[in-house]
Amino acid sequence: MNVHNLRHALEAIVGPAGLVCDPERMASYLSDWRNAYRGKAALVVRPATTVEVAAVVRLCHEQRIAVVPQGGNTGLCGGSIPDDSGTQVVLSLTRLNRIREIDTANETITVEAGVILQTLQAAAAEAGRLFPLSLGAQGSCTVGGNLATNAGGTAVLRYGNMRDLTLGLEVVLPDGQIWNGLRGLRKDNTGDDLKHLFIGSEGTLGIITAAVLKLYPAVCSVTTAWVALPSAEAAIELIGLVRGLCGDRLTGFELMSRQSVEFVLRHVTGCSDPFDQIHPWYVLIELSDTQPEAPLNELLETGMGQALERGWVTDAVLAGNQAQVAALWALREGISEAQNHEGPSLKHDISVPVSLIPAFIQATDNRLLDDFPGVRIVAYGHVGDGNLHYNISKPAGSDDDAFTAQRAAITQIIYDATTRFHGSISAEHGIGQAKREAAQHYKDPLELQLMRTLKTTLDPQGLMNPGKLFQWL
Ligand code: FAD
Ligand code: 2HG
Ligand code: ZN
Repeated sequence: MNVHNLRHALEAIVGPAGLVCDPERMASYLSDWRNAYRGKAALVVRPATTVEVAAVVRLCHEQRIAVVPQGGNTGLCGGSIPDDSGTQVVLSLTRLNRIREIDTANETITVEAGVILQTLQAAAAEAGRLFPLSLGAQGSCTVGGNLATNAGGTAVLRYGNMRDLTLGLEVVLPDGQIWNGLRGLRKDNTGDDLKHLFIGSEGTLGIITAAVLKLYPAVCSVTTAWVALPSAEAAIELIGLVRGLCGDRLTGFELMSRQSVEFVLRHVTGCSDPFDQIHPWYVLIELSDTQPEAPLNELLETGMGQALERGWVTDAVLAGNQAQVAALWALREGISEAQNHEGPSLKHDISVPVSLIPAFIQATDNRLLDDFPGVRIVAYGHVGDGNLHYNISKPAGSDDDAFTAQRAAITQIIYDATTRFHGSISAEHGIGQAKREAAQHYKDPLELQLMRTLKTTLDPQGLMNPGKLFQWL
């Protein structure tokens, strides 16, 4: 089928409002947030209902046309960007944006895949509940993208990642059938739990169109602190101490190197250093409670006192009001954007057991600085989950191309160390096209074979997001 006929056939399903064919309007669907990945597409189709998604996928299946699902296009691994053949169809889910049901007695919310994460959080809050997934891109990313990448973020420590927050899914399979697995059950032992196949599969096994997600009691007290530390080792001691004192009230524990914070102070308007002195490491700690006026400040002050005595903390401030809370989070959430201003950077979203974080940092910093003097190591992340964004910026003032040419060698050092420290080369961002070859190299061969078996069973023609995760067929 040529593009002209494809366009007419799709228009018959989604109407003119559901198609984007004009090159200027298509542009934003064809490159990612950082402009690190660019592709071409035959067109962009924007169905508004599950039935329309199914009809689009069925047509593409019959015509052997590859489909690239896309939500908010905030992914960091190029998973939502088509290849450069110009033959693939981008299927944007953003018009599937209805909140279908809130069941407060069952503590669930049923939403369509195109709902923006922030909209979902607001709907939960309006119902007097919390939907806890929280990440820097929450104003643009969608529930479908969160599910397809099994997104993490800053509250995994307390509530888990997207997989842990999901009870049921509705999925359009690669041949266009609709699987209705929208069950809001916490107990269902009737065989394999199929939703887990699709969560984290990055659109390679089907299109997620809706989900039943868990709700939690609303949070009524929050305390946020910015803490200076002498070392990464101290951060691991500190998290143990705070967890022991506060239990599940510990909802966020984000580690940042001085280099990360310096980039934010340099590039993000309105941010300022809470301390007069420079410190090598910082953590942002958040405690929360469902009771109003819970004694969180007192708990944290006790913890900081003990940590100061033991030399794990060198300074600390507690936010006194909502504006100060926002200012502390801006220092943390601004790192991604700030690093973009420093030229090309190499992202490594890795995880190792929490206990091994300091040793990983020390060994990898030493090796990199020996082999690539001057590179700037921007290490930060969700340290309570063992998840570091171990990102590398080029040496200040150096040539972009010369740095980019060293990409493979730098990344190999980091992924080899991750493997040596029993970790994963993708903690929360997925594989997409960025880590396709690395996954082939570092993942267990039997796991790869099982994944290939699943892929060829569900999508024998290889039409669902080809070239992502792995080069399948
Ligand atoms: P997209 O980017 O559109 O797509 C991502 C992948 O999912 C692609 O493979 C796509 O094909 C597939 N997909 C999208 N929708 C569907 C669907 N309905 N069905 C099947 N497949 C689908 N991620 C974290 O985990 N934690 C963080 O803390 C975090 N912080 C971020 C901060 C910033 C500033 C930015 C830019 C990104 C951050 N991310 C983070 C990455 C990103 O926001 C998440 O991966 C998010 O879940 C992607 O959602 P999206 O809707 O933008 O998906
Ligand atoms: C974060 O935690 C995100 O800020 C983005 O996962 C990480 O940009 C990055 O490397
Ligand atoms: Zn992150």
